[in-house]
Amino acid sequence: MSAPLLTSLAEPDGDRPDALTVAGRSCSREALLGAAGAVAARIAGAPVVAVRATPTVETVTAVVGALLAGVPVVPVPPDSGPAERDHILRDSKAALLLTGPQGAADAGRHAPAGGAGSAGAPGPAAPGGAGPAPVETVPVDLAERAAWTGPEPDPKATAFILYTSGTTGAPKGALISRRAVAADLDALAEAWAWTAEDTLVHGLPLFHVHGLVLGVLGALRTGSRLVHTGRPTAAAYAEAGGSLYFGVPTVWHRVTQDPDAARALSAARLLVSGSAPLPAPVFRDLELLTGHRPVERYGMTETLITLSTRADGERRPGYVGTPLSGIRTRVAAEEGAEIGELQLTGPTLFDGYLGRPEATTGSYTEDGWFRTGDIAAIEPDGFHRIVGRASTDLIKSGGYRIGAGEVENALLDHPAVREAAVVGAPHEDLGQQIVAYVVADGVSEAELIDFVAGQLSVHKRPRKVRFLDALPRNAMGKPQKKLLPPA
Ligand code: MLC
Ligand code: AMP
Repeated sequence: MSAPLLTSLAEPDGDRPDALTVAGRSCSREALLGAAGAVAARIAGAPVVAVRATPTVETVTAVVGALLAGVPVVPVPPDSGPAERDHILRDSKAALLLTGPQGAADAGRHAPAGGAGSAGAPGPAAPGGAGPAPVETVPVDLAERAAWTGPEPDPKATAFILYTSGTTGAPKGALISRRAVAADLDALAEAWAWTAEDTLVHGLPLFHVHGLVLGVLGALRTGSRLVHTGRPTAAAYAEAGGSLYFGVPTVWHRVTQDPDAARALSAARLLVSGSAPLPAPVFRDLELLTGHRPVERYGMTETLITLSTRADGERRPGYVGTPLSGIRTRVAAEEGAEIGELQLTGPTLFDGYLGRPEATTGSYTEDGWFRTGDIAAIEPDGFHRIVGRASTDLIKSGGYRIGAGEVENALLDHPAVREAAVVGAPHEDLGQQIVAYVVADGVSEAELIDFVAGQLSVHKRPRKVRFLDALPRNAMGKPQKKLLPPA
């Protein structure tokens, strides 16, 4: 039989009552395992299950239950609007949606007709794929208990289908296997000396690699206590009293803006930053205020975390360290150049995009290396530096990856918008902020921001909208984003 993915749940006896805390509610590993066993019993045999990924104990229970039963999990951002949510549910073919305690009300802002809150027949599918996706809502009840006795699923099986943005079109579902998750968490535990003695603290969303795979499964695999703060605020991080902290650079920037909170982190063992470049001034201010030089690590949904500085090694501002155990890297630089596309191989890579063989093939070189789309340099001592992205149409805002094309399409769905071009403009706190340039009549900036926030997820909304008479275009009629006026 294969080894369990969630090692610390295999023998949860004698566990502390606050092994897991999410947004102020705690439970022991034993309670988590019992409630997750009940979820597993309810969904066993399903081809895939969606989880409305609120920052709650229920979400953790739902994910653990699905992993016990070997059912692939599709996390759905809890604030996603109908366009994004229906795409994720339809594309993944998820017929079940696990939700938190509020049942129907918790099924989302746009509960599907006929399906929400009921254990009955799924709602009718609208013709042509339009309208709400048919899905049966299954509430997670923490009071339920069942001992799950099924075998450990095949390590090659899919653990997660994580929806992630490309430069154009709707997000694609990246297939992440159980063995990729295990390999990544073990490599990170080694690099960061992460053990059951740690208390991990973070408040990141539970629908991406950072918050969910590292931030929840990492704790359940290493056996460390987990305190999820609900939201990643400086005050909540300071109060949590952890040894190991995760944050995106925006979170660390906000910590440095709250010196008292920052000083409270001095007692920690390791502060880890990732998901976007950590600005050198934030690195410096963190060191001044906390005494810690943060560990920086680099990753992607498709590859999980692949590069990091180490608990026992040098931490250099602007550098993401060396490859984790099992990962090989190379930079595909033009003759004579030092920078080029970062390419990777290793056991943490995904198994392709669901239902998109061409996109999967296109993400690999002919000799089988994954093309990250990030531009990097490797120093003679092996330290990696991420210089930027090959495409300006992938935006990183607050650590979220957002495709310009997806936001443009959402804007074009507004009846008043005739043309739209979306860019990521440099921003001190968010890294980049989304700026939309539109040609439109009779609509305000606030209306368009709310429209995108309502159709997609709130974090995909433009922070600014500029109205133009026409988009700059080349002779072929293609919009020229480089010629747009400054934000
Ligand atoms: C504002 N809000 C609106 C709104 N304007 N709601 C609806 N419509 C509008 N027009 C409300 C929201 O409801 C929400 O309320 C609040 O504003 C959110 O504010 P925000 O300004 O959007 O959030 P912000 O403070 O900018 O968020 C910063 C952040 C967030 C750091 C907390 O960006 C974040 O959580 N980032 C983490 C991203 C991440 O985990 N990436 C990892 C990807 S994996 P309320 O009440 O809810 O607050 C990866 C791999 C790797 O990259 O390497 O790790
Ligand atoms: P996502 O798919 O949301 O996981 O985003 C992956 C992208 O985040 C990568 O391709 C990088 O562009 C960026 N990224 C992640 N970690 C870092 C980091 N430490 N430094 C710079 N960019 C990063």
